Amino acid sequence: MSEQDDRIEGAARTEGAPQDDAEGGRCGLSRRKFLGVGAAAGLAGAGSGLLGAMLPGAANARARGRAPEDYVAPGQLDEYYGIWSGGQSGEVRILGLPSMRELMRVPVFQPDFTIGWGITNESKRVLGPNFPMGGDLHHPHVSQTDGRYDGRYIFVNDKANTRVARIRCDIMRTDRIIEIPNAQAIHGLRVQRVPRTGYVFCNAEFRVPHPNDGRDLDDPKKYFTVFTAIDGDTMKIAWQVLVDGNLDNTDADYSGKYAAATCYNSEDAVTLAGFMRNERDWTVIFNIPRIEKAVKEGRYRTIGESKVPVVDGRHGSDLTLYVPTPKSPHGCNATPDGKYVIANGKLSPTCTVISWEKVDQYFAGKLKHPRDVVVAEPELGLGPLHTAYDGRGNAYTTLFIDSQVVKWNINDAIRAFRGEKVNYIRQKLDVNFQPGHNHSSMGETRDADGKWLVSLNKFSKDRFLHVGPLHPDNDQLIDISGERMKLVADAPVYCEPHDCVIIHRRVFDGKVRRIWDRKDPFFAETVAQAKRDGIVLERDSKVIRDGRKVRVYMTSAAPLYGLKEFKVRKGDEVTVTVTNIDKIEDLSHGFCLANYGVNMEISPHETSSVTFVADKPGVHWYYCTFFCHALHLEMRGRMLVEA
Ligand code: RUQ
Ligand code: CUA
Repeated sequence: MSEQDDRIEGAARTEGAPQDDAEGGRCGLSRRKFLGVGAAAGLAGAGSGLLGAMLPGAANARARGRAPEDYVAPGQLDEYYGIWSGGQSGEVRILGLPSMRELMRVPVFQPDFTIGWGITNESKRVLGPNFPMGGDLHHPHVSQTDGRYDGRYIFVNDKANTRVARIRCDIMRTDRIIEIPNAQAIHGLRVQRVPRTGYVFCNAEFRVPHPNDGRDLDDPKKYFTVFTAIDGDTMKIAWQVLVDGNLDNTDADYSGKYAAATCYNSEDAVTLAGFMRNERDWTVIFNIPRIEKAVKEGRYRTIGESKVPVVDGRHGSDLTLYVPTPKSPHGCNATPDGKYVIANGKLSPTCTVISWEKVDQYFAGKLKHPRDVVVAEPELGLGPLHTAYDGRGNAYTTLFIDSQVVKWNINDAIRAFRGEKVNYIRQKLDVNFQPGHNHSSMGETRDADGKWLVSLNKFSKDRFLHVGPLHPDNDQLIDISGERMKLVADAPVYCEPHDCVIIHRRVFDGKVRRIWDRKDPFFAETVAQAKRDGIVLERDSKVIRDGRKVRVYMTSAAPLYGLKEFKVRKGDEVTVTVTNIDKIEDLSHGFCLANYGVNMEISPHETSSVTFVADKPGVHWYYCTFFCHALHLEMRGRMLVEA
């Protein structure tokens, strides 16, 4: 890669704006200090063609060669797991890094025919009855103990249907989904780091009237939203905090005392122009011990039918601190040294660095003004959205409008804020294009190792073969191990991964199961029913009639099901339970019932079941959908539905 590459004329750079470059040493950003409403409206309309006209430099990047750093030879394992949000698909994807190869998909909020998610009884118990068809999943975060990944769970949000889900890392399968009351659109989600997770913090983004029963549209006093703490072990909601404005992203500190959330609607507005009126919105800091104390002492209310304690954290409360922050701040990222949390300015070219120590002092009454907790506010470029860290004191901020990642030094930014003449910008690297989140390897823990950075770019434009009007996103892998960032690879991805985490494989080594434990709680209820029917699942293949209910039990072992055929009557409610008794790793079977819309996967030692009404008479073949054996195509049997 040539040095020239990262100085390619920026994709959507504001014309005539000075280009601050580490070597150039220019930091004269005053003209761009704050975006007025007009310019910000341009940002809001970015998807509608404006950006297309602003991307003349795109073609230059094509000449970029592929460096070998991401090469993982055949048969070799990646060093890192990437846990990727699947965005609108409602799923989580697991990648290997640095290869950026997709290893697995974990269905969460959406039906999935491959494994029968939303079809099997086991998955329906997780999804609940009448589950919505999908979700909008933005933020996957892994549980921590003392500021380090402990590899137990992945927690994720669903903005579309106001839910939070948990994925068990030992089987990489969703095991709990809960709805958040008194809220609409769960967006930001992070975990408590210390002492452990502990709480899962999540932000409700949209303010809605309470009660939201169709009475009010335009009474702003009835609109509010809440910050929620979920107990990550029980998946019960511990408490909620009523806030001013709305909430965007969140993060927790490294002491267990605080959580923070950005707010982009201090105006309490309901329209675009209204959302952008104020030059400063705020970052809200939540004082966790004080909130817990208030809940314990009964200083809370409940709302509507929900029993969840809701404490009042609006302006004037001693449970919260509202730090004025320019302008519609978005990303919220705590530094791995445990000292700061950084709010990303979005409509301001700045990031706001808040010191946890100063927050301590503020709550102790030693600081007067909420802005006194701010220790730096570096000017970085246009559209700062999210910041990642290398564990060596540097921050990497995505610039949505400038289509760049800017590397800057936190200590130097603090010195500059005190008036010293220092250049805190280390480098700007063009990315392709319009980055949202970025994430560094282990970067949201004490173990931040500063090896890799991924920039999750919303637009790929002409970087890939055209595949129709919908373009893939472009997730770019950047080597940050040296002084200068180096772009290593482009990875097209199905839209739209919002966020990801990059986790060293040692976190999961020995913890991820290769075959199921027969005692796994995931199918325990199915096992209990079999027991009541006198069935030993690992041995018996048998049909039990119970009135109009028919329970069909069979084993599967390549290339045979335990039952070659079974009979039911039209209108029967049929439950087919299949237990895979193959002991060999990776030997999954499927059970697909022709013309019944039924398919499910059964991994080694797993039991899966499906219930349907036999409403179509005749012979229906069931067959295996996973190529398990040379006689896989022959692995089938017949269901006769008698008229
Ligand atoms: S947000 S592009 Cu849904 Cu995480 Cu920032
Ligand atoms: Cu069993 Cu294919």
